[in-house]
Amino acid sequence: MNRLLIVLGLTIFAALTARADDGSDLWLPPDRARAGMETLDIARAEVEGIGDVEFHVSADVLPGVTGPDGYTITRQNGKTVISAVSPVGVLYGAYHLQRLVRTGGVPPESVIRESPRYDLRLLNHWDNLDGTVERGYAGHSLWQWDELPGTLSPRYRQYARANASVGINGTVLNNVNATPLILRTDYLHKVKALADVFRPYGIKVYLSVNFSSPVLLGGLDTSDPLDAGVAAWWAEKADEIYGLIPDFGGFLVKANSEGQPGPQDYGRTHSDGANMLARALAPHGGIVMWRAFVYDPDSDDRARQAYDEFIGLDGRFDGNVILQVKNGPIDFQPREPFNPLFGAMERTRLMVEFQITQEYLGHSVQLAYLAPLYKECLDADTYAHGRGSTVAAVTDGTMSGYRPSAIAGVANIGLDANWTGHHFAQANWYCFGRLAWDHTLSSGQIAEEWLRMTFTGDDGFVEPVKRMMLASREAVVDYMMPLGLHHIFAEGHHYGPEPWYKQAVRPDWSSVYYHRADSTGIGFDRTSAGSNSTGQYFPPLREIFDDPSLCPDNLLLWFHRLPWDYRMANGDTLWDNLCLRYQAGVDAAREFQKIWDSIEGKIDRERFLHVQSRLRRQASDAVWWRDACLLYFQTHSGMPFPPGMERPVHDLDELKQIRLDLKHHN
Ligand code: GCV
Repeated sequence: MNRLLIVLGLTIFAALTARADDGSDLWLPPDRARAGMETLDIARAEVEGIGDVEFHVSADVLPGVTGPDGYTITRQNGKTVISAVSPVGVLYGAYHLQRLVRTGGVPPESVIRESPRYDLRLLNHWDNLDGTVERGYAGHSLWQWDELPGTLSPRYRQYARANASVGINGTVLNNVNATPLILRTDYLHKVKALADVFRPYGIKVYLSVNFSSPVLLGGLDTSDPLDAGVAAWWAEKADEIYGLIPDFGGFLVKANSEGQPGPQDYGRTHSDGANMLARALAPHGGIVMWRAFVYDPDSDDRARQAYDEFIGLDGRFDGNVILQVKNGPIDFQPREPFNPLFGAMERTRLMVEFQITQEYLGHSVQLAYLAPLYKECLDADTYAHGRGSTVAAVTDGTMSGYRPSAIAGVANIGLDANWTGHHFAQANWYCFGRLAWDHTLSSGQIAEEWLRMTFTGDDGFVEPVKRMMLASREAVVDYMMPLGLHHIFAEGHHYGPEPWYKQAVRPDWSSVYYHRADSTGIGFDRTSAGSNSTGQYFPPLREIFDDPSLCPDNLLLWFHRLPWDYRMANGDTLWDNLCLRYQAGVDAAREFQKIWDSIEGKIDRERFLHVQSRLRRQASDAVWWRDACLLYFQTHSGMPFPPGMERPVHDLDELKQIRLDLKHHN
């Protein structure tokens, strides 16, 4: 009897003290707003309990604040006053105040002035209408197309709230590999229902469109962009959309890439296609985001292709077309140099596309905090207009004056209770939004904000875990593909290693195409003596990248093919360096486990255990990566492993047999 009482007592105590947390609240406090509220009422609900807060909405531009989304926060007569030119500006101010209070700050006496660096801060969902998500690792799509427009999942508003809290103001709902069905009238009514939920949170909807829609949906016999009937079909479709959704944002288009149709099917150019769509949207104020992610079967270097295709079209795009360019020239690798199109197309609006979903960085199994990757690209100097022409400066409108400026991230969100699969993948959604608002924030500051709001303000938790987050992306680079190696993933799913992979449908989808290892050396010669992709960069970068002694170590094998015994700046051979970098990655992954174990008890058990088990898998997969890559490369180098490297624990032939069960990953 006594024992029963004790057990009962302990159970109640445990339930009261350690609230189980499935991560569904993200970084946000309990939601006090309700469906159907207007923007200012939502803002009011968000600052409830934060003392005396007043809102001022005035059409006059506030000093030091630009654009409709900016705001000021001031202290006046003991009150906190949020002022903005629009209700949504006030909402952003309310989230700022909420963040300050929840991260331990108090509303300061000095004035806060905020304006976003990018006008359009967008998520791209690669969500299919059948509920699957391309490269999604957090369950099925949020959008319940079968139930819409009649039934509205409560998650739609939670999604809008989370986005607004970090300043995201637009969302492309469907996959760039787009079905024409999304433009059918019944689907447009579903899209309208979502737009209505998102609007009070300042979020506009956009759609990915299939370039062949006039044929596939409209029954026309061509989708040629220069055909008058085709242009009329799109104009009519645009009228229909805007009739339902007056603030519809526009179209995103993947054309003539990976099997998608496009203007080249009719002998037309990308600008012909983009401008035709842009003209359909222009009367309504919509934009076209035209992707630069293309291939050229006749080119011998995948990294050159977007630049070669688009550079000649500079100046040929209409004013409401923005070219959407992936951060690097290949495809969201753990590390790439920035795409040379940035800065090079002076008479074209350009936006950066990042990937938030971790297609090439361990899916939702591995912890990789991506703010350092985003900032590495945004802070990179293109030298397009001399020193200081960073990717951020040439895309955010400060150098070109082009408006609206825009930035996009491929979403990592799904139906999983914690939205993103891995609890720490939430930080990548969060940091994308924060950097889109202000790319001058540091990765550390953003990580710290996120940790304090998502887990606890206990410094004994925040400091070590922040360190782990900041080291995590580099660790992934080290144990997957250090020194500028890239795209040596297993076929298709892009989770594990397969450096020996050569039978791809296209050569530039294989691994051997990229690392080119043989007995004489390793790496891709992209110098002026090779494919000359270095020549696509402005001086002095092209000279720096061209010379192995000047090229940063972390891009060495991206730009150079070098012998295994090449002497690196530290005096070691390339082979030894490569081995030790892989080892450093493994060591870091193991260190993450120790850091995480050290904070046990500081947060709820549910999330603690979840992350702990994922870190265990990450460390073991890091060993898999190291062994697979080094044992395989050793068959070419013929060199012994250096003393500082742990010996492999796997056998190469065994590793070659691994076929992952993709159900765990998609
Ligand atoms: C949406 C990569 C991905 C594809 C993706 C493509 C793209 O190749 O593996 O899944 O397709 O990029 O960005 O269009």
